[in-house]
Amino acid sequence: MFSRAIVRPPSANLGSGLTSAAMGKPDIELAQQQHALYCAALEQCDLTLTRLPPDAEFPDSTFVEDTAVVTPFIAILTRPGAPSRQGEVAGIAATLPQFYSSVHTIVAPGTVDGGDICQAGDHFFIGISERTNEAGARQLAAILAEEGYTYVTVDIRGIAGILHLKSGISWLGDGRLVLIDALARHAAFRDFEIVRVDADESYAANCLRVNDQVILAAGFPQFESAVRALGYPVIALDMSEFRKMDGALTCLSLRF
Ligand code: CIR
Repeated sequence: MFSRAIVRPPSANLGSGLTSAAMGKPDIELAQQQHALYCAALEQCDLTLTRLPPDAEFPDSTFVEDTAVVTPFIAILTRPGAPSRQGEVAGIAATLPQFYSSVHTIVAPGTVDGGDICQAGDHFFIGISERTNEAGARQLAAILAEEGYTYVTVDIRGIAGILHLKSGISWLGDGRLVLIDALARHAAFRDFEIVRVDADESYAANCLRVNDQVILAAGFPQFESAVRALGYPVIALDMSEFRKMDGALTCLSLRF
């Protein structure tokens, strides 16, 4: 169960952030509205929010998930792989000690983006990507192993169209993983029940189980039907403006 989340609304210069999407510039007012609805959805799932102020110094700073890995008992500050994002960690470092007595840190030459880290119960999938390197993955794995978690690394560098591991995988709980086709046969996932996402709906693979509900991106009817058919109550949110910046649902919060 989650009880809290940290969020940071987009700043007016969101469109100056990193992106490979070629979908045009985000409409900032619409992005702010979508973020407000996202926060309302988390509250509807019984989370208490810590709302950080928008930070125009870092246009990608609304994607708070990349700055930390949070578990029930420990938090790990990351060292994001994009140099333009490394300064975002300071704001999260100032916030997490309110909630954690134990805060670890990934250090150079390691890099880790939280978007590459997927927790599935007591097990972690650690993506190796253009953002998370092997040194960072090793540091994170050692910290997690010390806490009794198991882990496996998943190299996504050859997989087109996904920035982070969690662009292509989500943990639904109940032994179930949502996976894009390109990851569905990977040995790391063989012990799980797999909910596959069709190639033309692959953006929907980043979804968010929060307590009893599943928050998913609106506009992907086959995936939404599949999740509903499994019996989960669904909240569908329009993510259009964040998608333009390679962002998705999990990126916008740290949940613990
Ligand atoms: C970036 O490229 O870093 C941001 N524009 C998007 C980050 C998305 N974060 C995530 O998937 N966890």
